[in-house]
Amino acid sequence: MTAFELTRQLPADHFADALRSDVLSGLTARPKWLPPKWFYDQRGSELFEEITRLPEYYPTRAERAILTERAGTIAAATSARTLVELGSGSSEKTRLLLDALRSLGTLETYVPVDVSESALREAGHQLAADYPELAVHGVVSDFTASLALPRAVRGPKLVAFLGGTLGNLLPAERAAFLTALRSELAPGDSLLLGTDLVKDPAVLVAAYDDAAGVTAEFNKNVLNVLDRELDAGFEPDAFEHVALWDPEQEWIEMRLRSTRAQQVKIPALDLVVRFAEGEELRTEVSAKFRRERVERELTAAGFALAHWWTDPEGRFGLSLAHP
Ligand code: AVJ
Repeated sequence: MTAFELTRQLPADHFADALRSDVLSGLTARPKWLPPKWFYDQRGSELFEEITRLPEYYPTRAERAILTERAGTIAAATSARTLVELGSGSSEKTRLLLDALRSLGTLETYVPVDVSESALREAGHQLAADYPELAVHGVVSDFTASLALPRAVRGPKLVAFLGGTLGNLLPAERAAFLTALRSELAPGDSLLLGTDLVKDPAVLVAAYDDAAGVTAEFNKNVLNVLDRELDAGFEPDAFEHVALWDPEQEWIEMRLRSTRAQQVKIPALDLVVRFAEGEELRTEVSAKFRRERVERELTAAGFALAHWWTDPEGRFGLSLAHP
């Protein structure tokens, strides 16, 4: 029987407190913003899974193509006893790594870490059924805020941070995050990092503004989260989805544009937020990388890049690095 364990790393009220503080600072700032981690309630996690299957959203398929090709090499290069995955979501692509590490015979424990408890539970139970010899230890945590990995984790460990989620962090946040991650690793450990790459802006914008409108719904879902968790009075239909490419920063931004002048009450914060007609609220930055930037940022955080792989079309990059 597989052991499936779930740990909440933070006090039960942490998420409530963090949401209140993010909403208070983001919605009283100019321009207004919200951090993307609040997209991922149960509905948001489902919508993201739907996004990964859209014809326009290539990153998941491109990264899976690399993993399919390289999982054996990654397993052999890391000999991991523990696989830690940050932002594991559905753990769908992880199976390629789990299979390769299982064939190698080194893997004992899988530690998926995610903000979404519902996604962790679902994935954890599936993996429990499919990998009977593996100990699965899920951790509900906001790894952008604090990164302490479970102490019991045995090395060598492989930390996987896939999907391009690093791009959700701003450059200074990325530097702090990678440095904190480096300090959790010992000689012999490894980091597997997925990064979406700079490409034709039309391709990028389409990936974040799909024809079926799933990304628009995903974006607006953050307002449903605020309505439910903070008793806010957002009407998601009074906002429209915006995706744009910033060529200077080399990132995609998602925004919600107020279609009219409106006031939104957030009683839990004793706050009334005013939007002008056309005013935009930034909900996500998704940075796109070039190899040089990935290597520079890894090096600055104390990692050495050992391998750099892309899919055949050069859309997505996968790095294997060591402390
Ligand atoms: C899960 C953060 C990698 O930035 O591409 C998908 C989230 N946002 N469509 C990304 C997302 C809009 C996704 N990551």
